[in-house]
Amino acid sequence: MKLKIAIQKSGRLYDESVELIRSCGIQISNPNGRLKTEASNFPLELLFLRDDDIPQYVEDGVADAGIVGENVLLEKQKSVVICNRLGFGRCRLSIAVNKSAAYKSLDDLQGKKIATSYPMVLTNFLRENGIDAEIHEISGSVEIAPGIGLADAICDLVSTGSTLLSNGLREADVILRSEALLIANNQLQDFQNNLLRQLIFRIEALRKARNNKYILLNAPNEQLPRIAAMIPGMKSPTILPLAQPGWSSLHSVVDENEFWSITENLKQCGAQGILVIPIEKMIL
Ligand code: PRT
Ligand code: ZN
Repeated sequence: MKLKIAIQKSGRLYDESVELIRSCGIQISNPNGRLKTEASNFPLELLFLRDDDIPQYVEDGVADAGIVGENVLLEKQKSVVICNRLGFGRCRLSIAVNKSAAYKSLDDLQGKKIATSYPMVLTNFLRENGIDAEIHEISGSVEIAPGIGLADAICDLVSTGSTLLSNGLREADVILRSEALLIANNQLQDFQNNLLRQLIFRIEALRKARNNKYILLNAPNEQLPRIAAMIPGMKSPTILPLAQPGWSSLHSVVDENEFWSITENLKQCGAQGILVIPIEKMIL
């Protein structure tokens, strides 16, 4: 009675997939080239596979769940449930052309030859945009195709853009923004669903923690209502009296993205000694 999760056996998603499982409090030993490993404190088995095979294995139920890039999932077109977006393995699937090419818009791809390892995603994208181009499928080193006269453009994954740059190419249009996903088989049994829910609960607690910070500050008592309204936190802030009369310490939780704009307002209300501390896990 274990939940079987497929992750990439080596490559760009491996480290963060293992780290995610571990940060959920699940202990797994170092796999060292093995095909699978079991957790010691949670009914979970990890299967190590090529990322391209993960959607199929999850659809078939060989694995109950898996961690895979959205780009791979869309290319493989398997019927699975997307449980969570995991926030790592971020990249773009983009059209790139020679840096000197006179490319202005997608229409410039009309009748052109495009090399890619993502023929399904590209075919759908071109169809949706009414572009009639020839797709040349290649499995690796797509970025060299224009240079050797194999294609007029490519459609490939980009993260920093340095691979394109060093091959004399430029990113012309983004067709997909991708990140790692937790996917699951769509006919899990109750015990598997139950274990998966426990895992998702932990992943979400980590994500909320990452997006929020614990904030402490000192403020004059007469400003406390205004400050409390600015940083209401999870239910309401904690207010503790300082040894110095007329002052209090206020503790709350603040959204990472709003932190800088709120800080300006807090200072205007007389807040001092503002401390911001990372949160490890957050359960509402
Ligand atoms: O052996 P296996 O089949 O499992 O691995 P793989 O070689 O197919 O995949 P891998 O490990 O390279 O990538 C796994 C997943 O990581 C991809 O499916 C994406 O979801 C994600 N990812 C994120 C990336 C990149 N960033 C990325 N930059 N995958 C590939 N690249 C490559 C890209 O193809 C290009 O060659 O990196 C190069 C571009 O990088 P920049 O930084 O120069 O732009
Ligand atoms: Zn692959």
